[in-house]
Amino acid sequence: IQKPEAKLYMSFMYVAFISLLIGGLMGLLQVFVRSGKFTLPWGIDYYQVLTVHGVILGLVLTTYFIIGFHFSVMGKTVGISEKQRKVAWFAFWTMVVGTVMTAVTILLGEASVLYTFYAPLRAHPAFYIGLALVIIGSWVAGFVNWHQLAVWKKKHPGEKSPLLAFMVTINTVMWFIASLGVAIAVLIQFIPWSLGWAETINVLVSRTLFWYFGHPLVYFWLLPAYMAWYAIIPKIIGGKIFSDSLARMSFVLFLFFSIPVGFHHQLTEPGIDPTWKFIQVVLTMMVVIPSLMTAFSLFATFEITGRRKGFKGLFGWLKHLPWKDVRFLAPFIGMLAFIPGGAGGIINASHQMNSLVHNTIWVTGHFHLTVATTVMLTFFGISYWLVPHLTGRTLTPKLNKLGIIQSIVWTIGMSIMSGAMHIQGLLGGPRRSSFSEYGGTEQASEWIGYQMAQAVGGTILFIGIILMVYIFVKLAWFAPKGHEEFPIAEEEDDAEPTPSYFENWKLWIAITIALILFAYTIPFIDIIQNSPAGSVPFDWPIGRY
Ligand code: HAS
Repeated sequence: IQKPEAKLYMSFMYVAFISLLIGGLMGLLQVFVRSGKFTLPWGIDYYQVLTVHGVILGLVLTTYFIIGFHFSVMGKTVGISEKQRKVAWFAFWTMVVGTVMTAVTILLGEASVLYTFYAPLRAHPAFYIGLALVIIGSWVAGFVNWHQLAVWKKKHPGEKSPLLAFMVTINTVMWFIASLGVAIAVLIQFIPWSLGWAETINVLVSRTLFWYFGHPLVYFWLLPAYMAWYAIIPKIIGGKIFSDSLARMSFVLFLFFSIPVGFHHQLTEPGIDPTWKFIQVVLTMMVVIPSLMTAFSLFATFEITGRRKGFKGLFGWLKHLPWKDVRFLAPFIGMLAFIPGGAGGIINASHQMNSLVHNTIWVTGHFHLTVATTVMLTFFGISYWLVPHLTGRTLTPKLNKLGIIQSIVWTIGMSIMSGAMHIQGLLGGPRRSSFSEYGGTEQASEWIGYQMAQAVGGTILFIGIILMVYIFVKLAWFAPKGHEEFPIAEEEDDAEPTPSYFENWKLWIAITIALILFAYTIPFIDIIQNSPAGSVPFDWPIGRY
């Protein structure tokens, strides 16, 4: 790999791993506070800590890692020109300026609004302007990725695009369309309101625009993990991609169904017609299908590879998997975690059952299994080869072993913490709350044991974070010089050719927009028409004229 390219990709990784450390420390403070045995010193507010935790892990760490990974994948499969690299640096610095602005306002206690920044909680304008810059930077990065693919396609007329480049394109297109929603909310609702140009803010409009973005956001995190599962893990286990077409189809389905489902986060909210909530619940069940296809495809890859190596019996093929290779083990644990994590998601989405779990700490348990285990362990699994690949070093057997210990520590810590969160949630324990005995009620006394368990699990997880950051530092600067492979699997030899319609981007985008218009147009008109008297949907600039 060329040095200037590696420098670009690694810059994203540095921010990601610094975020992991800071965000993880905030998580540790939170579980301590919630155990009831610790109070934050120097008058620091619980919600300030919770905001740093959510913003820095949910938005900063993920976005930087993903964009760095996207660039690495695109550079490897379709190449990057000098000019594209320069624009990519512009994207990086725009994001950094935005991140610093946001971070400073949170640290000064001017933006304790959590990562969802629900109105009417109001932050300092710099918080929203910073977020807008991060989004703009991420768009520029996406435009560079599209340009990279377009240049490649021009040079390879009639050929199908490399699978990983196709996947990056889907993820960036989805991200662009989805983040338009939050960009509108930030630009024409939150910024004018926080600057005092608008007197009011329409809460339901802002929440609807947020969740139009918020659900595809979770697939923006998930799809890079799926890229590794489909196209990289088969190579690591000595196998091949089960089906290139199936992989592409599942990504196309994610593009279609990730966005028109935001209401499943608003099922308890008044002001949205139940029929449209129901329709979006049905669409949510559709977005489960590509994950089930992914599970099927992974089992097929594991089994075919195992049988080819001569392992027999119903589960004999399990034996061939490289359990001692952390590049496999960490993502594999991520896959396992996604079985209960995904099932929990289906429970959340099931309209009536949502009323049992909504706003309870069950939901926090759900997303610590999905994003903080499935996605994070896969990102760690990627880092074990990507970082040394970029820095010209090697993953030594010792670091591999440490990585295995890290994965096990993470699994133990998360099982305890997330398990306790799930159970406490079913007992009615609220999310987004600091410690309270709620006036000594009997119900709240049932929660304390689970909160203690979360503190134990959270402490183990923090040890996992320290280990991971240590391994990252080693791989980035100190591991022996050498060559670490960028593993990309090939298709099965007898694979049917991938149909050419997969390259029909206009069709995919048109269907996506049609589904969004179907799911959102009428409910949005309803929301605006049914807003309480005197409440305008957009106070600025429209409401004033
Ligand atoms: Fe979720 C809330 C529904 C997936 C993240 N979710 C959240 C929040 C976050 C989040 C952060 O419907 C909180 C937001 C907030 O702050 O308020 N979620 C779903 C559904 C899915 C789902 C239906 N969520 C995710 C993923 C996330 C994520 C992925 C992050 C990366 N979620 C909800 C709902 C809420 C929600 C409601 C709102 C709750 C409320 O009331 O507030 C689906 O995508 C899940 C489908 C997944 C599967 C699993 C497939 C399994 C696979 C692994 C195979 C394993 C193998 C290995 C092959 C069906 C692919 C096995 C090998 C062996 C040898 C055994």
